[in-house]
Amino acid sequence: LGLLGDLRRALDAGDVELHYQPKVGFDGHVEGLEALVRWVHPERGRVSPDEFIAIAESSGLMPRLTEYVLETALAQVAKWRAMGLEVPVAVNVSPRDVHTPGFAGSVAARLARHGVPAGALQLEITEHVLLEDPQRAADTLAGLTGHGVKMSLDDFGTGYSSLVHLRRLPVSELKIDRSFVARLAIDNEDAEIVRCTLDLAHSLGLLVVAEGVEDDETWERLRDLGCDAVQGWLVAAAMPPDETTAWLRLRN
Ligand code: G
Ligand code: G
Ligand code: NA
Ligand code: MN
Repeated sequence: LGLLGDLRRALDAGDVELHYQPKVGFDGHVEGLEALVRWVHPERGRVSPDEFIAIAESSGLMPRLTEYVLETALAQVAKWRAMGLEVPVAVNVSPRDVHTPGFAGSVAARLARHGVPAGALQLEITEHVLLEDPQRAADTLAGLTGHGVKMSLDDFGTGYSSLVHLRRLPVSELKIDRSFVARLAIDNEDAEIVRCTLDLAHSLGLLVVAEGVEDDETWERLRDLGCDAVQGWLVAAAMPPDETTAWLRLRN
């Protein structure tokens, strides 16, 4: 119960960290990095993001958390750019953020303040943004893409995954949820789902990223199915900023 207050204080004190997990093409090209929050509680130790994100969602702290993540990620992107490392970063945003009045404008202002081009930022959203006031969500997302920010549809396959959603959301990337990717190499049904999702996404002109790739066999199957990029422990887990810098330098 004290967790909410502790999280709020940790955000104010700058004690919440971002780790970065690469998205990589089959030729090894680094397509981008996903920022993932990490919080080590002074007494409890590492708290799972699933736990504290749920707390932030239900308490109204989410906009503050997202503001913190955007701010930290953009500062890091600016640092990497100054070092000659021009890699786009993806930030996860919750439906609540998308429904916050002025969200698109505040993201644009933040990009300008950090001197980061909009194309270097991607926002990962889920279909849940369309649950409540879909027209307003669509307007906000259109405002963001109008500024040049790229949108990615996360966790695809776990929600409604309706074709209407795909048409309504101005996304340029779709991420196949790791629950379908994990057993791709051993489960024919999962393989079919992934194949159909790839066909659908490609016919709509979207890039497809498979999440949770842990072994070579899955990597090969995805490559043969025509997937565009992968994310997962086979390539790299989420890494702290300095480790990410070293990882990027080795790749470039
Ligand atoms: O980081 P991990 O791999 O444990 O992520 C657990 C969950 O937390 C995932 O669903 C991920 O999308 C979510 N998550 C991680 N970082 C953020 C963040 O900065 N904002 C939001 N809204 N969700 C995040
Ligand atoms: O909801 P979202 O897709 O943002 O969640 C990403 C989550 O998946 C994070 O918790 C991240 O640490 C985790 N993750 C990333 N790569 C792998 C992987 O290869 N295997 C597993 N099991 N989890 C992964
Ligand atoms: Na994500
Ligand atoms: Mn996901």
